[in-house]
Amino acid sequence: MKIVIIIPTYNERANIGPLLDALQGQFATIEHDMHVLVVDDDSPDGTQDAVRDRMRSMSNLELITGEKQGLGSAYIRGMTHVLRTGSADAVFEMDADFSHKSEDVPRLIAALESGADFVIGSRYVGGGTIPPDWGFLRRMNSRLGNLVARYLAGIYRVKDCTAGFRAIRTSLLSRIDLTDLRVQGYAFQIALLYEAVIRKAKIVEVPVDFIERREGQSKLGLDDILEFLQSALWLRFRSSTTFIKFGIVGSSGVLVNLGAFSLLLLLGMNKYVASAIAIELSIVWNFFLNNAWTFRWRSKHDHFHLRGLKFNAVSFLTLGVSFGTFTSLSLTFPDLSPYLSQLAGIVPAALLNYFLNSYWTFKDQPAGSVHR
Ligand SMILES: Nc1nc2c(ncn2[C@@H]2O[C@H](COP(=O)(O)OP(=O)(O)O)[C@@H](O)[C@H]2O)c(=O)[nH]1
Ligand SMILES: [Mg+2]
Repeated sequence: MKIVIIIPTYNERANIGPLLDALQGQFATIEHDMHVLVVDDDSPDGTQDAVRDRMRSMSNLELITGEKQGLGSAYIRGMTHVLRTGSADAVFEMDADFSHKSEDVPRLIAALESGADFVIGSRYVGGGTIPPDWGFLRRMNSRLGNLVARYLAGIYRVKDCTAGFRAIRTSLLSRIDLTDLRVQGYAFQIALLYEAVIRKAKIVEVPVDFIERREGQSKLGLDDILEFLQSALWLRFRSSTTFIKFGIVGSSGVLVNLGAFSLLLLLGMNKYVASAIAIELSIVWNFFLNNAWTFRWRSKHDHFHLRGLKFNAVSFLTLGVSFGTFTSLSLTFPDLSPYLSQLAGIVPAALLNYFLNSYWTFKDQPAGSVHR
């Protein structure tokens, strides 16, 4: 295979030279045709001089430059360059600051060889680590970013969505319109991963140790964090066919709930009993539609009978939440319209119902991972 390691740099003068040396040493142990492409955003610190210096001895090293637009823009330019100019089989994403170990490159390549399209050097699968001296805030920051990517953007099959150490087959990359990703900064990582997920790429997480950067400072800025959140929201909307379907089913469930409730009240039934029956009816209705329609295309993780058990548990819980809300509102405000109390119970119950059913009952098959 011809493999190009793309390294974006901004003010990495102190790191890039030694990293290129380390990679070159590592390449000696790899039987593939290994190349490096540094994408530097006109770093004022002379990063390019350090790269040009190594280019004299490394014939497999290339440098492209440009204005500083962000990490994502740099990767998009680098990947587009590789796709346009070479016959590479795969590219790597790798940081210049020694956070990613050159020694791990062969293990990511091994995953490509085993058939993966998209390999992630993952900190959050068994055997992967983050620096032990990271304080609470750094840990939380990293964890939160991943939570947002997994549960807001909907990439929950992958444990480390924000990792910047990856190996990607160009056959997958060339199917993605990189210029259409519309991300400039670190949000690129989730935007690209999302494109791979919806193309049903074979994604494999390989455990790695993430090392604290050797020299210089992190370039992650507030702009990146804001763009990341915006991007996650945008992906949520794009992947919202499931959510929209769930919403349609849920709305029909509200009609069933309120319809049954009115009918039972008209029949003179006690309002508490009527509320419970109406809730139960709508839950059963929702389940059948969600199972047959909303989550039909998931390669479901659990066997059918386990899904059934889980659904029952979710039903009891949401019934409890809905009926509990109805009862406490009715008891606290005896004059309140029973319809309002019933409606107030439906809202939290519906949200909880979606969350638990999507991420638990109808859970998608997780991405593959390998052991160390
Ligand atoms: N070309 C380019 N590289 C960048 C930019 N921002 C960050 N990088 C590089 O991306 C890699 C990861 O950045 P870093 O600041 O270490 O991020 P962190 O590890 O999340 O703190 C490093 O090699 C940076 O030099 C940018 O705007 N342009
Ligand atoms: Mg770093």
